[in-house]
Amino acid sequence: MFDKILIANRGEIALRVVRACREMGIASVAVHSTADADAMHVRMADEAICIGPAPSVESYLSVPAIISACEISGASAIHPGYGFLSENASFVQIVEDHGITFIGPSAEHIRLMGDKITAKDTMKALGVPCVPGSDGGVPDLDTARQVAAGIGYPVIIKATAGGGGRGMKLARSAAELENAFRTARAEARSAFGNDEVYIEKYLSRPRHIEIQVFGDGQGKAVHLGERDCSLQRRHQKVLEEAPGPAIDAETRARIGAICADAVARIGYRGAGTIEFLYEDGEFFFIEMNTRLQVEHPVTEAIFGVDLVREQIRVAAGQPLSFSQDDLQLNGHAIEVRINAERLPNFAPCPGLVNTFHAPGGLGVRMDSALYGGYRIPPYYDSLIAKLIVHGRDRPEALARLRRALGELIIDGIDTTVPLFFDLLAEEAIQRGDYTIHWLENHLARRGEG
Ligand code: MV4
Repeated sequence: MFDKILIANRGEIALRVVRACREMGIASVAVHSTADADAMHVRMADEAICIGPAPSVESYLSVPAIISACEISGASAIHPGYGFLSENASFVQIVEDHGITFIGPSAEHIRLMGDKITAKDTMKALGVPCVPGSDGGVPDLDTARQVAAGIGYPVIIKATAGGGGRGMKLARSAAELENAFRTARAEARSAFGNDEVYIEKYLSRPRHIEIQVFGDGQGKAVHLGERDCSLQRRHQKVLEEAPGPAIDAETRARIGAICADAVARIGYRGAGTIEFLYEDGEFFFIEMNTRLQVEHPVTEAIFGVDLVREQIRVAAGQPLSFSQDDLQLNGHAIEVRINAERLPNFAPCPGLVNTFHAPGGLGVRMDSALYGGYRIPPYYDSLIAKLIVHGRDRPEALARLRRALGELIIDGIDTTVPLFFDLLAEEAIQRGDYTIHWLENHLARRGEG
């Protein structure tokens, strides 16, 4: 096992990794920018190293700075958290070339899933159900017309190098295809330096269901059920829950087994998320994320496992601490993402937090690096806290969420907390009856967003 782990991240996720390290008796090294000298992750880690100025490209994204910090501190492994360098295959290759362990999948698996066509081809070959569409890249407009006519309109054009909603264009009919195709290619070229695109049948009212998988890198893998992450605004998740309100035990076991088998067969190591669109009882693979996700705590809550601990174990060559049969789903969990943003437009709202009081009590978890007197810097993501509640069933979790939100005090800045009180009052939310379009439609009805 590692003696010391460097955490190449900041905020609540850096703190989350510090906590797992401490419980495992592993020393932690925080890295930080000059803007984060007073950050909680710096205070809570065993050691801290300043790696550069405030802009992320010169600090949290600086590969030489992070490798140097590793060598200076004597850390033998790096946990990347999410975002920043967590899915950067070149970074992982450099880390490994320096004899440091990357706590995550191999550079090869990250690269494989980063190319969305290769990812889809691989999953299809492994028996994972995919959205009907082009066989690989679509090189020109004539091919695009043939493919679209074959699968039927509407179709969606996606960038091979895209993902997470970046570089997608909808064509509702043949008349819209030429413009959508040209725009998708041009945007892909300027955003990713790669204009390869592919085409899929457009699903009009799906849910976003993602399956949590975990591989030991030795050919064994398990699944930890699904999360429903349909409530999004501009491709940013707002509320996530597990289990999915639309998924029953039999469906979960079936798609979960397909996903676990797929990652086992490629020898995947660590945590992964297989994303699907789910419509009319059918799953359609769209992408795989090769990192720990922001919303991992809802899965931890219902299965009672520590996913960061497991990441560290398998990175050190140890087996998973549980088998598929050990994993029994218990109750219901919901996470809300609290951002330093001003409603109704979600404008970033950094600044001084005068008072911070986290809610507590049965079934309440608050993952946050906030403290009273902390000044939120303007340079980074606006996520400042995740409130996760767990109940015996969904109604209990909803009631607990409302109660916990009532206890929370964040004074001095605007946050997205009022949105959650608003959502809890909605019948569609209470019934769990929503698709990927529900939230944006709701905000439009209310004249927000
Ligand atoms: C789609 C789709 C409909 N049909 N693909 C957006 C994020 C990226 N991961 C995939 N996305 C979508 N792909 C087909 N074939 C609709 C979306 C989509 C979406 C997906 C998940 C959650 C929110 C979304 C919001 C708009 C569009």
